[in-house]
Amino acid sequence: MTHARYDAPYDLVIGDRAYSSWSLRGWLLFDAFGLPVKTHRVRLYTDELATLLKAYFPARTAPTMRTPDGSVVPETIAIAEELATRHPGAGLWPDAPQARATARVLAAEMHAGFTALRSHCPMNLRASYADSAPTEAVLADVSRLETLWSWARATCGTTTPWLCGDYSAADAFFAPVATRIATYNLPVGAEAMLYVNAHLAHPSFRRWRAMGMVDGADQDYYRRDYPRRDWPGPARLPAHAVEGTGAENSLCPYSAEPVTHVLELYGRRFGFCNAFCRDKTIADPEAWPAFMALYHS
Ligand SMILES: N[C@@H](CCC(=O)N[C@@H](CS)C(=O)NCC(=O)O)C(=O)O
Repeated sequence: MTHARYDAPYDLVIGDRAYSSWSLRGWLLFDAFGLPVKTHRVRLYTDELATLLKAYFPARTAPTMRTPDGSVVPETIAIAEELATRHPGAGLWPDAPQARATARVLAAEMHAGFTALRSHCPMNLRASYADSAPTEAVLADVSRLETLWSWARATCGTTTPWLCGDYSAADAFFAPVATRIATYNLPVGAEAMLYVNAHLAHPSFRRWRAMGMVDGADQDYYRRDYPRRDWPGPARLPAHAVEGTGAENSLCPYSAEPVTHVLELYGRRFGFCNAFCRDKTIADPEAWPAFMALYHS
C-alpha cells in the first residue's frame, strides 16, 4: 500500500506506522530534515514485507531505502549515514565536531542496544497506560537513557529541547523511545520528560502518529491489559467524519483533487480527496499545515 504525498526520488519501505519503531526512525531521517521520500507501507505479521522486499534484495526488514541511483539500503543507521553524506546541508549530523561525535555515539548505541526496553515495551502509538509494571531490566535501560541524554546535553552545551543542539539524527533515533516512555508511563526525571514531550510535539512526529492512528487495524501482538490513560502528547482538536461531500472547500488541501470525504470541526465542514487523508487529519488536525491554513482562511 502506498501513500505518497508527492513524486520523490527516494523510496522507503515502512511497516505499520503505529507499531514499527524502526520505520519511524527511517522516515524521520527524511521528513524532519526536509528530504522528500515516497513511502511504501506494508502490514507487519503478514507476507507483505517479504513480498515487497523481493524487489529490494538483500533487505529483510523495514525500513529499507532505495536511493535515486538504485542503491538498496536497509538498516536505519546506514540510511542515516547515507542521507547525511548525500545531503550535507540537511543537518542530519551536527556541524560542530564534538556535537557530531556525540550524536553518532547516541545513534549507534540506540541502534545496537536497549533490548529489554524494546522487547518489554514495543512501540504502540495507539495506547497509553497508567502503569506497565516495568521489569528491573527495563528500568536499567531507562536509567541508561537518562545518563546518555544528560551526558549529550552537557557535552554539547545544548540549549534547545534536543540532545546535540538542533534536532539531529540522534534525536530521530530516540523518537520511538520517547513514545515508549509516553505509552508505558515509564518513570523518568524532569529533564528526560521535557525531551519526551519535545518529541511528542515535533511536527513530523505528530504527522506520523496521525497517520499511524488510521492506517490499518490494531495488531494483536501489541495488546496489553494495563490500565489506560490519555495520550500524554498535545491534545487533538475535536474533528470527526461526516457523510456526504458538502464542504467549505471543493478541492482537497493536499492534492487539489475534487472532494470525496468530509470532516467536521467546530461545526465547519472540510473536504479531502480520499478517506486516508480525511482520517489522518481527524486524528490530529493541527499536525497538517495545509489543513490548518484552510481552516484559518
Ligand atoms: N536493525 C534494523 C531493524 C529493523 C527491524 O527490525 N524492523 C522490523 C519492523 S520495526 C521488521 O522489519 N520486522 C519484520 C521482520 O523482521 O520480519 C534497522 O535498523 O532498520
